[in-house]
Amino acid sequence: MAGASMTLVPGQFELEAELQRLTPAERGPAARFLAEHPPRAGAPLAVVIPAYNEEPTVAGVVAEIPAQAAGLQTEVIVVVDGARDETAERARLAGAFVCDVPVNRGQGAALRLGYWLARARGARVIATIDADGQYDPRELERVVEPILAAEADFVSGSRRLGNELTTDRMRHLGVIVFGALFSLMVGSRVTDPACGLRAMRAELTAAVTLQQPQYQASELMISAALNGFRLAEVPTTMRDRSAHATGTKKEGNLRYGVRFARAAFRTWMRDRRAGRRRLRPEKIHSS
Ligand SMILES: Nc1nc2c(ncn2[C@@H]2O[C@H](COP(=O)(O)OP(=O)(O)O)[C@@H](O)[C@H]2O)c(=O)[nH]1
Ligand SMILES: [Mg+2]
Repeated sequence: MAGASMTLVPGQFELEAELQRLTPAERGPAARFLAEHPPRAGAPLAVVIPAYNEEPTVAGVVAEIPAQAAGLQTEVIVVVDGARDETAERARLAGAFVCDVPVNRGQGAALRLGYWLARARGARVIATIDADGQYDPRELERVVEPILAAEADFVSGSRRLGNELTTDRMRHLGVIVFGALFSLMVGSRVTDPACGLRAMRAELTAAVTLQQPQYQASELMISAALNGFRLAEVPTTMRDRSAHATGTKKEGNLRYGVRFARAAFRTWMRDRRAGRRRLRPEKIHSS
């Protein structure tokens, strides 16, 4: 069998090599996840949810993810890290596949691991949604559709094109200002640079550089655009964080804005000369 192991079958998952891409703290939980949910056996659409101390809301979000979205079968991957409550157990009971990392590393690190797990499972499209109930899982379909139609490689929801049911005026202003800044950076119109409801072709998540532990939204969107992936926005709804939600560790708006901007500028500086490599817009079939 030595000969067989030397030939790399296309699409085969080389577990040991892939695990080396992860941080040491992630390897054990990721290997356990794949022992329970084997590589290359997942649904074509993986919905990745980062969750930190979201015990009151996570099960409701997981339960509302439709079994199919835009004709693709879904599976839900919740990445918990260092939560001090029952987030992981609640998500599991609600039917999600859960990866529970013992140390807290931030939302960006959790999403990066979620993308890795989704690719390991063989997902063709990866979507994300938050665990705090701010987005409507029924709108997942909207972000997935333009990808299946080969119109875009990365689709973000937009509260400004859709409904902004939030009361935070500073955040509202921030979204407008950063939207304008992002539009300049990526060379196309961005109205909502910080939407947690998004979908992308799975290979995009491996092709862009993701280093931000916390402020990942700006890095992902800017890096995707500067690497030649096609962005699109669709109208979605953003609600206020549920009164029951416990997990937010967001600092004040000013600090958040400064850090968000810093992540955006760093990514732009890093990737602005990236090759204009364009993915062939093949259609992703739902069969
Ligand atoms: N695993 C993990 N998830 C996180 C972490 N920080 C935030 N999240 C999750 O990321 C999502 C968005 O976080 P939130 O604080 O609501 O950000 P906001 O909506 O942009 O203000 C929620 O589902 C959080 O539970 C973290 O350190 N680890
Ligand atoms: Mg939130």
